[in-house]
Amino acid sequence: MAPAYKVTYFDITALGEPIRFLLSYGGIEFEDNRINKENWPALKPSVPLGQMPTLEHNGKVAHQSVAISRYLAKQVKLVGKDDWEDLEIDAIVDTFTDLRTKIGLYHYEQNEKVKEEKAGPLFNEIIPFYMEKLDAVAKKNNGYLAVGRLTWADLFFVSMLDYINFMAKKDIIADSPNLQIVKENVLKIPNIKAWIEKRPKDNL
Ligand SMILES: N[C@@H](CCC(=O)N[C@@H](CS)C(=O)NCC(=O)O)C(=O)O
Repeated sequence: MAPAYKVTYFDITALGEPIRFLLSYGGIEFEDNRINKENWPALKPSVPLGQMPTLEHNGKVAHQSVAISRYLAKQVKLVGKDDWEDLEIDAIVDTFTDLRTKIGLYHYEQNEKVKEEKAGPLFNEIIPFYMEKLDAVAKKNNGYLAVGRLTWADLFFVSMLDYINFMAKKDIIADSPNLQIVKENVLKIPNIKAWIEKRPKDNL
């Protein structure tokens, strides 16, 4: 029987990886449908909002990586114990998304002169600012990003780190000991370890 879930995304980690991490964490089988850049234009019109990742389940198609991740986090019990805890988890995911967007704006900048202008503020102010704040949060939460225990915020952050580091061309958590503990805490989970061992390499 075909798996109940199908994840469709480019053949890279990036925004598809939190979804793959959460399904793997929960031991939920899924079809890992990877789209070549060359095949994407033909598929785009048939996809909600014309963007990936998408998650298919029971004949329905969902889009938006954060919304899908939040849905899966409920399925695999990586959410808060009440609305306030969920708010704390969401705030971390949104903060990380803010940072990812800023690094993405730099990485995808086509104009070399503008890119150079963006580099100073990004590497000297923006990334250090976020890393200092997030490291303090991880320290307060004993090696997790929210509510003092493992939640989907940790999987969301760690699953996307490789791609963020690729875009920044540096290890953004190199000077953040508590964020390194968050990373270790996620990567030592047996189902996550198994997924990383078997997943395809990014086709960048
Ligand atoms: N907010 C959306 C952003 C989705 C997005 O930007 N997807 C990109 C890949 S990372 C995409 O589909 N690009 C191809 C296109 O727009 O044609 C999410 O988090 O899912």
